[in-house]
Amino acid sequence: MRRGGEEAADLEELRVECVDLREIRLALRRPFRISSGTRHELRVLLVRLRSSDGTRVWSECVAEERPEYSPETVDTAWIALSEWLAPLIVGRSFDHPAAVDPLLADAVRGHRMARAALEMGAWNLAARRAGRPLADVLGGERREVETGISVGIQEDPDRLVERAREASRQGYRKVKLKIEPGADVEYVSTVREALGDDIALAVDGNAAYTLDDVDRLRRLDDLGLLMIEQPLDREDLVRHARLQRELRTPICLDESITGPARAEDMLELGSGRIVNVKPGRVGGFGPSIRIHDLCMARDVPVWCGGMLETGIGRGYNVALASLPNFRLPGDLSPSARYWERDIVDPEWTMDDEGRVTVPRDRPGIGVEVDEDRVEELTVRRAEIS
Ligand code: OSB
Ligand code: MG
Repeated sequence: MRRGGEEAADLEELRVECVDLREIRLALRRPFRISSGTRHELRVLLVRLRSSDGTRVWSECVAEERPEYSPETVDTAWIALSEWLAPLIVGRSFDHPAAVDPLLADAVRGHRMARAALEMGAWNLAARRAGRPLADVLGGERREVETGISVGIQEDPDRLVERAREASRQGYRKVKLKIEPGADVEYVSTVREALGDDIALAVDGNAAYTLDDVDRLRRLDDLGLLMIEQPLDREDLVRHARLQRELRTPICLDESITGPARAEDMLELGSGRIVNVKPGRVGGFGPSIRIHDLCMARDVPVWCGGMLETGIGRGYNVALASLPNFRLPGDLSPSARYWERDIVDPEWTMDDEGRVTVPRDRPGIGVEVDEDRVEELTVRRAEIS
């Protein structure tokens, strides 16, 4: 089964005439701290694709300023996009957006976040030109997606309880707590005690642990967590498999899953029981859909992770999360959680039961980009045509 690809007959040939790169600066409302570093003001790389008929779409590259989560950065993605990737697709015709990933993946090793920004933009461009919602073109079925929040590491357990309580009151369906050795067992158990057993709690170690910490991780295992996300090394599968055999709580992999083959390895080895799919991390929608399908065939649930995207990246994630095996709440918080003011109209909102509506009656990602605002925030630009 190839989702998305089934729609080939309905999509016209696609020809990208021009790619624009923009770097903007956008301040988070609150600093976001994870085990590998803290984010304040974000540097965000936006991409605009224009097809030969004049249709334009924006996409977002999720590479960050520093190589803390992944080896890519805003600057490496800028080079990859302007030097190698955009020149490959400009002036070329595609029967279907599913043909973009094989072309880019064949030409360039790694640089998946850079590739994804173009690849996902191509899917949106095809959707826009067909007058169809992106979620439809991807094969998504849901009309609403459930939302979880990712709460950064706090100074002390009490502050973490405050944040988690606030999130739970706002309606979030899952509260994911960032952890690191020393800010884990005491913090998470304090939250569990304060908020009770009904709240769906998860933790994310962002690779801060080793197998030497197994006793610590066993104590987390007693807290009734929905999952423990990426406790061990970013590139590891074998040790996660060992750890999973020691724990009842499902391990969810994030960093380690860089593409469909790694997802297959994880399933084979038993390195975890849940996958966090971030389309930017795996090279775009083509690989995301393949991971989704592989996991679905093995009855392994996936959910859509986030990279503190603006409303542009969020639109792509919401569309992806409408596919059927996205069975757990995604890190798809509304605009107001991250930004004083987002760069899309309307901004993304969440109802008080933690649901975000998948735009089904508007083409593409379903929101418009505030181009004047993007212009004001721009600090660097390039055009590849
Ligand atoms: O591990 O999921 C992660 C943000 C930056 C780098 C890594 C991660 C995250 C998040 C953000 O958890 C979640 C969100 O976008 O709301
Ligand atoms: Mg993670």
